[in-house]
This record gives sequence, structure tokens and C-alpha cells, in this order.
Amino acid sequence: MLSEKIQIGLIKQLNRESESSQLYLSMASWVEKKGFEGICEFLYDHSHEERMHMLKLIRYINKRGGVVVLDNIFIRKITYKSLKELFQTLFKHEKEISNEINLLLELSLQEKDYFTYNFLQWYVEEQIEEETLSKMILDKIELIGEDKGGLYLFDKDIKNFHKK
Ligand code: OFO
Repeated sequence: MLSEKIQIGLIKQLNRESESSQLYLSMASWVEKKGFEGICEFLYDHSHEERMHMLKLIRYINKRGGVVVLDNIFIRKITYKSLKELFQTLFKHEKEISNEINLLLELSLQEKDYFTYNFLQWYVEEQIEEETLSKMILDKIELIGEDKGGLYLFDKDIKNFHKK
């Protein structure tokens, strides 16, 4: 059984993953309208991945006898001044998620819930990859600046960017 504190923490996290999924979905839609095919596919795929992160948490909570609560998620920011602003938002978001996973790990140790501690290791690895990838993309976008040719090539290149 999950302790109340762990259950609350896991539910909060699953709703944050759902928020990530919606955030990337809204970004993908904005980018699609701007004509960046590669970037929009990348963001649609990422939205799907975040949904998988949410599902993994739901299945775990249920397996441990907890009760899942799903929040209504509203994404208020749906337009961006530039791709740079979009990827800055994305990178900031991933850093926040990493901090939250760390807090959850800390809580699982305090509660002596080693099953949850072990379960969360997957998210730790995932966050290392996601932070690295989003920072790498942001660096490239900053380097390209407003250069249209550079953005065109980047839009083609992004298909080859993978988490390591
Ligand atoms: Fe779920 O990893 Fe990004 O937010």
C-alpha cells in the first residue's frame, strides 16, 4: 500500500505529466501553423511520450492499491513570440519536472517506500535525457537566431534528434 503522502505526490506527478503532454500538444499545434513540419512532428511525438509517462504512473498507483485522481488541465499560453521563446519555455518546464521528480524521490526515502524509489529511477533517467535534449535544441535555436535558411535546415534536422 502507498502512504498518503506518497499517493498525493504520485498523483501530483501524473497530473504534471498530463500537463506536459498538453503543453507539447499546444506547442506542436502552434508550430504546425507556422509551417515547421519537422519541429511540429517532434513536438507531437513528445506530447505522446508525455502521455505514456502519465499512464506509467497511473498503472503504478493502481498496482500499489492507490486511487488515481485526474485534474482538468488548462494550458493558458498557446502562442509564442518565436521558436526561441517556445524552446525556452520547454527547457524551463523540463527543469521544473526534474526538480519535482527529485522531491518525490526524497519523499519516498523519508517514507521508506523503496518500491516507489525504485519505480522513480526510470523517471530520473528520462529527465536526464529530456533536459539534455531540450537544452541542445535551445542552444541550436539560439545559434541560428532569425536566419531563415538556418531555421529551414534545423526543421529538417530535428527528425534526427534523439534522446541518448
Ligand atoms: Fe515526462 O518528461 Fe518531460 O515533462
